[in-house]
Amino acid sequence: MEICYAEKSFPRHELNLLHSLIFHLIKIHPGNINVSNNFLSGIFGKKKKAEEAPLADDQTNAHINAENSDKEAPHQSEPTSQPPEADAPIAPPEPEAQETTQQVMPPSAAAPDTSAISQREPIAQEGVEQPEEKKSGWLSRLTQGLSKSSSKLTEGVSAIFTKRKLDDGTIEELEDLLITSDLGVPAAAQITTALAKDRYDKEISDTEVKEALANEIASILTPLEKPLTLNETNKPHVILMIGVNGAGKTTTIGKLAQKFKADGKSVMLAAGDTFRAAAIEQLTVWGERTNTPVIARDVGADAAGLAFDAVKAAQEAGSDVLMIDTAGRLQNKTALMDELAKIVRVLKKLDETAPHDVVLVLDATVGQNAISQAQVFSDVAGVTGLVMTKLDGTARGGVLVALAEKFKLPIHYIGVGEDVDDLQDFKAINFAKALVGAGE
Ligand SMILES: Nc1nc2c(ncn2[C@@H]2O[C@H](COP(=O)(O)OP(=O)(O)OP(=O)(O)O)[C@@H](O)[C@H]2O)c(=O)[nH]1
Ligand SMILES: [Mg+2]
Repeated sequence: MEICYAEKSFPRHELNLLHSLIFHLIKIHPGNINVSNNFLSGIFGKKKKAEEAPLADDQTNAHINAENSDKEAPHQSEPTSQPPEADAPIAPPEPEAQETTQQVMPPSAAAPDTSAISQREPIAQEGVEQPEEKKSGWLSRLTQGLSKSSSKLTEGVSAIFTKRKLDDGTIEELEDLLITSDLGVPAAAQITTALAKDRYDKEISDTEVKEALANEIASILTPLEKPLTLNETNKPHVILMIGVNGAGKTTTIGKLAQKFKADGKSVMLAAGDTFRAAAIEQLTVWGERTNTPVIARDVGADAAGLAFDAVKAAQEAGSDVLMIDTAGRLQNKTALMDELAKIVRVLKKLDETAPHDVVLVLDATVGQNAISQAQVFSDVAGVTGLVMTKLDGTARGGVLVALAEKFKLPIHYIGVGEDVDDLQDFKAINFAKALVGAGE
């Protein structure tokens, strides 16, 4: 059947009905219905907005709640089952696991309601050489992404160091600027002390200050530059993705699945955010796009039981890597954090070395609250590394330096935009230069 798009000949309310009907038909007969590109862009333009609205709310909630509020996140609930004892013998999945439907969604399974992300982010071609210009594109994305953070620092440095020397007054002003740019008090002191050591009482230009700042920041960050590497003796290498609501966990999993697949790895995903149907569907979309099986259960199923089953399935399939998505949870909600600890305990029942990576995804826009998130998530789930997203949407990117100074956790990737290529390997010197506007 061929469907053409003719928006102008229908009143809006009828058009909406038509859209619903056609989506329904596509769901029932995937692959048998062709629709025109105009139709797709009309539908998907609308649909994308509809899908993004709740995410935006989640983000708002995360920010507001993370600062002060006591309210539960809207889609979260207390776990209903008792956690298994830490030293219990290998246990079957939680009882409710047997009552709910587990679905292994093979990559070929039709899931037609998956368009918003598909439209937004084209899949990279596997095995195709990256063109040379890709590198400069990568750097300019980084610089552009960090422009909000860097303009604050650049303007501040220029204001302080126009025809002035590095003396007590300018050092103090610089230290204040670094603190208000979210680098934190200890890192700000460390950087200005190092700067003063070589240059005290000498004339210094703002360009020289920026270069020196970039080098000092890079010296804090460089030891933490570490992409996620899979240990081949782990079959599968289990990666647990955690963080507050809307931080970017699910999209990061999707983007990493794509990276691992491009490296020839066999990947499996687990839809461990069992609180929301939309979360399960979101991961299923990524499974489709990356040709990756997704282990999922019904909404409300026990997340730890799902994680247990997923490890088992990945072991049986001989997968190289299993990435487990989790529901967003605020670090001050004890019951939800307990549930995370339970997931970690249950994973160890099948492989005592699992999870091999516990990746905390942090949204840069929360600024200093990222410190408290890193603290609590580390205590509860043993964070092994960080991904910082949304550096493009904030002037608070300096918080990555504060985190590095305090926790010394590996920084795997940074997100400087919503496209797949915007999840970049973390390169300390490039980040430091982009952060202070010191250019290439
Ligand atoms: N601008 C920008 N947006 C991003 C980045 N990373 C993720 N996002 C967007 O942030 C939104 C939330 O991302 P999700 O992956 O759904 O976040 P989550 O942590 O899984 O959220 P919950 O499941 O609700 O806890 C999506 O719209 C993403 O496209 C980034 O680096 N920059
Ligand atoms: Mg999610």
